[in-house]
Amino acid sequence: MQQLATELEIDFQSEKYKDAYSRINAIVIEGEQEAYENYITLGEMLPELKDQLIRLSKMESRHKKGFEACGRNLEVTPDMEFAKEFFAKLHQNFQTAAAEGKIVTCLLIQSLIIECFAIAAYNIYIPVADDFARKITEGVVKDEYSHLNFGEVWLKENFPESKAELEAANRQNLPIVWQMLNLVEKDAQSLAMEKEALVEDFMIQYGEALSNIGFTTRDIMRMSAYGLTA
Ligand code: Y39
Ligand code: FE
Ligand code: FE
Ligand code: FE
Repeated sequence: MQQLATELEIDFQSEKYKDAYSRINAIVIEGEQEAYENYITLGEMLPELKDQLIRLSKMESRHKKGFEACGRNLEVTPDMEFAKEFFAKLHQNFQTAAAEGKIVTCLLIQSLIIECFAIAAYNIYIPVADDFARKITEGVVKDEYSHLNFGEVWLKENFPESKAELEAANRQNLPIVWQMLNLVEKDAQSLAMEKEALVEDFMIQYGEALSNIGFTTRDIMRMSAYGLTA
């Protein structure tokens, strides 16, 4: 298959590429680690679904190992401190919601927002990735769709009683996604990933998820507008 990466003549060994990769790779590794922890927490909050959630958490730890291998393959050391900072706000909001037993907010943060962010990032990355990372990322993104689906199914089944909390959690957390995208825009560009493409893919996934759960087009428009100015 003719890859865009070849066409664009991306130099995966250039200092500029590797410097940007040290942060993007770290974000992905940290994100997978936090996703692993979040699904374990969700398994404790939803005991009747614990086995399924433990399975999802194990997938996340496999993803983390895969992306660590991608960094090693390019001889890049991931900047984990940067990555922890990058996720700090969403991490804090998830922890607070979990401590308060707010399952709906936890599911919105991990299974909708973070999964849609991952799906967008991986979809945009695949055509411009090196061969090694592309194969790994193609396997991972399939799993992420199944994680998003988990959240959609639960929230759809519990929609009437979850609606108000979903709207509040969206209002609180969607602006953070735009802040995160702004933080990473330059580095993503160095990897030939366009911010506009990331935003577009994210909004398509997220809007579709909200629709599958039961929100109307009007609701989705209103909810999507939060944070566009972040
Ligand atoms: O569910 C998951 O596996 C998600 C944790 C992983 C998040 C990955 C976040 C990727 C953002 C990268 C931004 C690059 C432009
Ligand atoms: Fe993952
Ligand atoms: Fe996931
Ligand atoms: Fe741009």
